[in-house]
Amino acid sequence: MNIGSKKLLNKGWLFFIIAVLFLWAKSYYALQNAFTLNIENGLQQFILVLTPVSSILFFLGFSLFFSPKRRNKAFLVIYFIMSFVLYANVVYFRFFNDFITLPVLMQYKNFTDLGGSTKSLVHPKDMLYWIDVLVLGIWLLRKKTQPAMEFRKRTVAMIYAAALGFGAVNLSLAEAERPQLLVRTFDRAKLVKLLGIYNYHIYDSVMTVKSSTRRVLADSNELTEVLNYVNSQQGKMGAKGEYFGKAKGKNVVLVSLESTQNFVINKKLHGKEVTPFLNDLIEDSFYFNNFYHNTGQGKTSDSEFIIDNSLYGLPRGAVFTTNESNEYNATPEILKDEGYTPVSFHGNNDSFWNRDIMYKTLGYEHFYSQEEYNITEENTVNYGLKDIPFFKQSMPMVEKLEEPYYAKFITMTNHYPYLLNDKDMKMIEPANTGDGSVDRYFQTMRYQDESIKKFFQLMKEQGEYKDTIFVLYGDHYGISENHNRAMSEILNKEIRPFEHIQLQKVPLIIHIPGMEGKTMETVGGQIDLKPTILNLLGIEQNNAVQFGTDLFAENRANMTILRDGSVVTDQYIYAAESNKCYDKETQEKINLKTCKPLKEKAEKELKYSDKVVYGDLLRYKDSEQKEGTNKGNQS
Ligand code: GP9
Ligand code: MN
Repeated sequence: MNIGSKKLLNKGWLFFIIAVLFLWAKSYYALQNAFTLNIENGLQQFILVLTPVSSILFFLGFSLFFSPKRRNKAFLVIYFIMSFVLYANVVYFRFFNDFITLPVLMQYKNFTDLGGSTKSLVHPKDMLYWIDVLVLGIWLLRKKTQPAMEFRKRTVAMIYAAALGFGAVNLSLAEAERPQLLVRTFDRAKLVKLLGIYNYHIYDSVMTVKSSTRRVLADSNELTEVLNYVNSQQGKMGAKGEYFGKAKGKNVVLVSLESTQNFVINKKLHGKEVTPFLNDLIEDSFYFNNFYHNTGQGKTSDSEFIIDNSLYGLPRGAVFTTNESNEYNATPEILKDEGYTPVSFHGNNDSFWNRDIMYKTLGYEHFYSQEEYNITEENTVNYGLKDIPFFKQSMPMVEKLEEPYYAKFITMTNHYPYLLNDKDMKMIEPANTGDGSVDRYFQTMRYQDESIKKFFQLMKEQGEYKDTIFVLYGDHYGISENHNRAMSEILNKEIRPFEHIQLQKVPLIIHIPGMEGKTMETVGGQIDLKPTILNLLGIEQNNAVQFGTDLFAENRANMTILRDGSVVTDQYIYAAESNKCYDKETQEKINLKTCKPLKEKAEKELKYSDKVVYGDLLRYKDSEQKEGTNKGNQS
């Protein structure tokens, strides 16, 4: 064919090369600017430049297998999808400081529900991510300029050989930088840094398929293995604190405090307390000031899962959406057998985080969600019903509950991007770091505090208070690493990995009317709440498959494991992402060797927990239980 006579714009090879360059430049720009990847050396920088090439050639080259008539359109579709994947990650990263995984994507409903949150994550200069799509689109679709991508077979073969070659070089350099990269990966940032965004998604897809086959391949021996581990750990199996049975028969009220980190407790801003009510409440409650969230990508839903099951959430995705039909042995189910009414209250739609399905699995009798509240434009902000009307409107529903009840209240107003729509609700001035989210955080936090105050008042007025124990906890962090600059201003110190881990502390307040309070220094996490609550109620948990320990137990191991593999003890902090070890007393970095056993324990424990969830191992529990009783209980 005589392409010589055609105009330059009609040359397929020119178009192809320019498209590859555009996408390469755009991907590299995003890798360099939109994500925090912590490039540590020249080799890593080189790998980063290289990472997009192989997959771009591979995927764009795919269009060449279409018939000549369809080829240009196919090319455009593939180019658009690749641009979209990149951009979706950019936006996702702005809030979650993380990359999209397939299981998260399948819960796409959450993204559309985000509304206000999503809007503030899209910036005008993001146009940059779409200009190339527009230019190439016009080039491809305008009759006059349409390039003819008619390559010889040999050229196509060369494109694929180049894709393979670049891929192989990328992979071997990545392996050299980080041995066993593909086997040990709870760190998505490392994967993206060393493989690029597209290869990361290929990897993620393979992992998704792999984990969904794990249930089929699992067998009951694996459960025995997990039980042996749990039994061997200090205090894990049935350790009882001095408060065992002290709240027998009482109602249990759980309050999930949205995005509430522990640093707000007793914090003053412009001379005013940010959480005046909670500050008073901790005076006559058990206040745990070394308590951490253990959540991952599943955020609020992870915290709910962890608290009800004393199992960890998953390394990728939200267990609420990936394993909603597993067999569990959750607190609501256990309490139902004890005559309790387990319910949940939340002013958002019932399918968010797949709660409508998962709650049934966990044994909740009823979910009071959006449909059962009177929702107007005035009483909503961001996701839905504001916290004060939420608590107010919940009260008549509480009144109807058969006692004793196990009732969870999930607050929502203090959610990114921390919006309030009523001027009179702004009970404290924003902070002035110049970082809008951080500045507004204190205002929505102050509002949330007011709502809890109201709730306690209403519970007293309705006569529920004295027969109830209250467990208030922060669900997960609110301010991500992306806001370190502003946070260092707020805390008046540099945020190193040490401080970052400390910022994962969330408040835990256990308020038992009539009982004196005290501050509890023990290091724990959400994972410990199930055994703690059940013990307070005097319920035995022999041979239970759970990873937490009663926070009141004397002999408990003083530690918690975070979902990324980090560990906190009373003496040390192991920060997994940066692989650093710190002494808590001096706050200084120390030899990694000291943290090695902690790191290994975390890996092992998380692996066992994942085994239980992926393999749906609790379906074997009944047969194991019989065996367990024969062996004798270990408590
Ligand atoms: C939505 C609320 C917020 O119902 O629980 O979820 P989050 O984004 O914090 O996981
Ligand atoms: Mn939340």
